[in-house]
Amino acid sequence: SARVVTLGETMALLRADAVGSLAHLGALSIGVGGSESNVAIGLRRLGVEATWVGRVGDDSLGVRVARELRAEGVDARVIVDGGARTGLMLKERPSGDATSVHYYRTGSAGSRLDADDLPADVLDGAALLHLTGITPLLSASCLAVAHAAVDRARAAGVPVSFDVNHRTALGAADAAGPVLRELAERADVLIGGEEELRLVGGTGDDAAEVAASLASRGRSVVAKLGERGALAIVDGRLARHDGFRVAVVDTVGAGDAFVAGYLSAQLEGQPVEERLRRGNACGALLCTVPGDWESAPTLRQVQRFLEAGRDPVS
Ligand code: KDG
Repeated sequence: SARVVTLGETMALLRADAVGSLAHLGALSIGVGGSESNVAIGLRRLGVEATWVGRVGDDSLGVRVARELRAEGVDARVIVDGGARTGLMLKERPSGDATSVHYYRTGSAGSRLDADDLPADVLDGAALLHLTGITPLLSASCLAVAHAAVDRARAAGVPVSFDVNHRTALGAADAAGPVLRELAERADVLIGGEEELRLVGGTGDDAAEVAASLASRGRSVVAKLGERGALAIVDGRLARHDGFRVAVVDTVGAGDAFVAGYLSAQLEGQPVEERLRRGNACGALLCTVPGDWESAPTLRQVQRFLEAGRDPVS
């Protein structure tokens, strides 16, 4: 089957399961999370091969990152960096319907990824290179890796998808915008929320116009609209699919699940409407369970969800 290559930072994730402030809570659960590895796991669940490249520290949390990814069937090319620790992310639930995220990742092992870390053969025979806007904001070397990976993909004839995924904690819009825009301009499949697509140069009155302003003959643009679903401009044609109504527990990771759903359907050669429908189903299912990737569905689970006659939100 098709193989997708991705790279980035995967952190240990410490999550408060109870509602309340970390000033008072007594317990945290532990897991791992990273946008690109979330997508890699999502793709594996949907039957697509996935290779992930990243650095972890020479510590127990780094072992955990590698174990989790391998347990999910991801071909994890993990570089152990003895000079820095594995990064951390804390997830707090200040109220029943809100999640806030805090990073402890400055100078982390993951942020020390280097262009030399890309295995020479990694893109050979790959169907797609997937990058996000998180990696280029981590460090100068990570920005260089992102561009080096695109260079290699271009040379190998491998298309590139780029999810803007702007994390303001890593760079405010004025500083991050130009950096993300440069990568967005190199993507064959550009993905983002409406505001993110504006950040990389899109213009217009609504998401469809903004997406259309960035699309070209060779570049499709996908706008993630959260609970409203998604739309895409592919070969100059606009397609939309409404989101599905579910009981939301935690939205973090829903965008990554959407991307895995959309890309897996694209790699199968499915029409654009089906890519959006599958992406929306994956995003909706991801929101029903805490954790950034744990409830990413298999193809059978997607089918069952769709057969259950879920009403799109409209
Ligand atoms: O998309 C979800 C990610 O944001 C999360 O899993 C952690 O990669 C992450 C990040 O940098 O925020």
